[in-house]
Amino acid sequence: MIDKETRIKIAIQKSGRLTDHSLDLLQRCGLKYTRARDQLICFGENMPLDILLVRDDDIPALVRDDVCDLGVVGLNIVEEARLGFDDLDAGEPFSIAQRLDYGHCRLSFGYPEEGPVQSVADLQGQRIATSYPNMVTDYLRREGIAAEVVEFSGAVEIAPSLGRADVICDLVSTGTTMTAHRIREGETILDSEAVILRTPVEIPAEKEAWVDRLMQRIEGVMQVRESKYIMMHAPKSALAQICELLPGSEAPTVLPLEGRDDKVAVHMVCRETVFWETLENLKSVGASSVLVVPVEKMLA
Ligand code: PRT
Ligand code: ZN
Repeated sequence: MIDKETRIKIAIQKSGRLTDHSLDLLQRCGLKYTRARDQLICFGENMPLDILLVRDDDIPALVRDDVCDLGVVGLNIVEEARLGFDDLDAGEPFSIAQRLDYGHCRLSFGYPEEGPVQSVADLQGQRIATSYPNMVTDYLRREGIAAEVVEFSGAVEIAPSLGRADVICDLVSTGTTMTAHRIREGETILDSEAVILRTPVEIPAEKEAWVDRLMQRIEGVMQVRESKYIMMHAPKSALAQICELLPGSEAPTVLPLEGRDDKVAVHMVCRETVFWETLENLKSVGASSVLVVPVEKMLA
């Protein structure tokens, strides 16, 4: 039995595209866990946090009903569920505590290449196959389009060739699936990524302190993912240009160089990917001995 007063319960996808990333994120936050024999729960060993492994579609309701304090799930599932809850007046079912920058995809219309529909302007009176009926219906209502929504639980891309629909609305990441079915990607109605949902209910103080701590660690993990620590020698006169060249960096640490009045050592944390082009540009404004090293942990 899990102690609900003091232990955080977080729901993540049991097996699918988000599972490895989500477990990895929690591990990077310092969590060590053991998996229960039924494989449905992971017990945190060094933090008061337990992981519930479930189907992603179940996560919004688990958080709304406060069975779990937190949940990690795609925004596509969140928005579809939100529109499906019939007690919308009862207040927000959960809040989105953080976007996680993985599981990126988009919900887009797809038009068969040889079909008559080539944009939303042609959708009137058409049949649209989708696994996201609530979002598609909501979009059509907002756009004032009368079309039929045909619900498919999977393999939406074959609906047109089966004669079950004229167009589709489905998740796309690389676009390969639609292309392979001779379907052209059209307008996007949602840009999605994994997010953390948080219960609408007040969390007991002791547990809340751990939730805050976890959220801060998650932020730290996300910041260091692309972050680099950069060191270089540079002409004093080029400092402003160097700061401009390094995206997302804070004020640099500038240190004197023994025996040099014109040059300094510059150290800075850069929060975005540092490309070779950036290094070449740094060199062209006079930087030398440039070192780029990964950042392991960061606490803002
Ligand atoms: O069993 P369970 O219900 O938990 O899993 P699931 O099968 O419903 O979900 P899963 O594991 O396939 O996806 C989990 C989440 O990953 C989704 O809810 C999205 O938030 C996110 N995600 C990211 C994707 C994709 N990319 C994606 N490409 N989910 C699905 N796809 C599918 C899409 O439906 C289509 O069939 O991949 C195909 C398109 O991919 P491309 O690369 O060919 O465009
Ligand atoms: Zn699912």
